[in-house]
Amino acid sequence: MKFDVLTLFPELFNIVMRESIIGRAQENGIIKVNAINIRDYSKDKHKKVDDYPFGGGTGMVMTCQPVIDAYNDITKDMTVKPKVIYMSPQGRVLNQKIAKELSTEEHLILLCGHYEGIDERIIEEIVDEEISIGDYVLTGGELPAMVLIDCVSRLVQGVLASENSYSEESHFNGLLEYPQYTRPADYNGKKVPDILLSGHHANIEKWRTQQSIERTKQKRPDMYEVYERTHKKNL
Ligand code: 4HQ
Repeated sequence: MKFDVLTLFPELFNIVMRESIIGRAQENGIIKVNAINIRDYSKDKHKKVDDYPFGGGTGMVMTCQPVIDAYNDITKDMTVKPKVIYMSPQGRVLNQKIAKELSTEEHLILLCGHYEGIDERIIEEIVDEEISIGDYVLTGGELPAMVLIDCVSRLVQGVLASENSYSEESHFNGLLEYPQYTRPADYNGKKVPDILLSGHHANIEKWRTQQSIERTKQKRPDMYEVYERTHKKNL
């Protein structure tokens, strides 16, 4: 799966997306993150990419020309145009379901705005969908784009060791993950629950499910409500 990222700060992607699991997936050719510097496409003599907002107000707005020229350049030889996502607090809020949906795409273009945002005509011209990573305001779309790339990439076949790596974790089945323990079995008198050392797989499975349900109820009553409703329907 390929991500083309249109940004004023391509170096951020080159550093962050080279490490850890996403870094290895890129080395293995399963994922490709290609950061494109919007500024390279500016036709302004000072490589300007922003301007004052019409109507007044504080801050700057990213101009149409460099962004749309960058988009036209990277898509010029493509027969199928990839979905273009603009990272924005006005978008659908990213969750595991949306990540799963996006992980079926072969190719995505992520547009990162900065300053007060981008000229609305860019959205009309090239953006297919706006996505937010949560209800708070950031200084730019780069961190949101990296969050999206991270959570979508790990759902792509071959990025994680096995599908089990994500089928049992928080949010996969609408529940939070059960508590995990590793050695030592006794840390300064704090013991690992006996059942996990019992070797009885069926009982461990049962205990984990019950823990998942219990902690979802405690920590995320909003998720629990949805779980309860859909679960009752299935009975
Ligand atoms: N932004 N989820 C970019 C966000 C944001 C979010 C604020 C995006 C500023 C220029 N993006 N603009 N939350 O806060 O995606």
